Amino acid sequence: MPLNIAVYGATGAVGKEMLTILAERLFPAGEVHALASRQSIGRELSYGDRTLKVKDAANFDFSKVDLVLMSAGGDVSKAEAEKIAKAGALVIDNSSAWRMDPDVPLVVPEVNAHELEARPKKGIIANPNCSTIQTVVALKPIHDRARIRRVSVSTYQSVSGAGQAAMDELWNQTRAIYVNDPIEPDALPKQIAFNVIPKIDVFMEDGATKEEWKMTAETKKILDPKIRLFATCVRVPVFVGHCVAAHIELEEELSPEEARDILREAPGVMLIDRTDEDDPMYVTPVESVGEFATFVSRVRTDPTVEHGLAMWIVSDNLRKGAALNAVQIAEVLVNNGVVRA
Ligand code: 11C
Repeated sequence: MPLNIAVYGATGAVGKEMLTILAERLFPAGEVHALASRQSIGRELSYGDRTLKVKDAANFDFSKVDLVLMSAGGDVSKAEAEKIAKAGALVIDNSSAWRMDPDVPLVVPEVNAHELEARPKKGIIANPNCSTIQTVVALKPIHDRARIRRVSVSTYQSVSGAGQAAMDELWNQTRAIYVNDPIEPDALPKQIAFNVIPKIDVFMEDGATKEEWKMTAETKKILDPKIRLFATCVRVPVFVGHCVAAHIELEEELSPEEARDILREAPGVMLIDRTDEDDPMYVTPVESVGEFATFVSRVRTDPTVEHGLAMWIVSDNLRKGAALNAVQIAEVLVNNGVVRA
């Protein structure tokens, strides 16, 4: 029997991608329910060649489903995920609400799929932050070969990471600049059109932002608690696709040639890296849109530290950074027999 699934937060940018990716990857789903808050009831959403009518999440009977893919924000997840899991469904949660809970696995299947061999204690699995996901996909094969001591990352994050309102804000501000209308930042803290903003999420006591803290804490939980990661996270005027410039200090020497050979074979990675000025190849966020892969370009030695390696990592933040990773988790759970209809 196929599995019954609910996508909770189905009208958001990530929720819609979850429905698209479930259909694209022919996930063995029986009934698929699109759930959202009351004001979206009756809205129509695409699921492959079918149309789903949005139902009210508040009145939904979660005992009818085996899996819930949740992307309704941290507050909703905090309030609802445990109740849903107690009703019997396994919850894959895209928010940050449960990521650091020791009883909740935080999973990127290419890195730590072994965490999905049994039903987790709380019935919740957390999907990491988008910038973290693409970073650990690229770091994992390098770490396995030459052990990473420290990484310094600068991110270039698209506005879709902050949701539909931020995408609309980039569009409206760009237009406003051309017609000389006033710019009034709302969804993002400062003007984003023709600008960059070095603040994603709230500031913390040590001067880092929460986004920067998440990258450090989540990388430790997913990949290796010994890795030290320092991040500066920046919002850029791009609609979809996050980029990460990573400067890595390794325990052992690793040449760029060998790093490329490793990355070429690594799960989830697509190496696009040629610095021949006549025919260069590297990836930009626009080219990552709609793709499943985490792209790596510009692999080179960083001579300023011992055993230094630098690389450029690009991925579709709504896909690998959110919806695709959640669906991949669901696929592993099915393959492992952890969820059964
Ligand atoms: C952004 N990375 O680009 C964030 C979005 O912890 O799930 C995802 C926030 C999170 O704004």
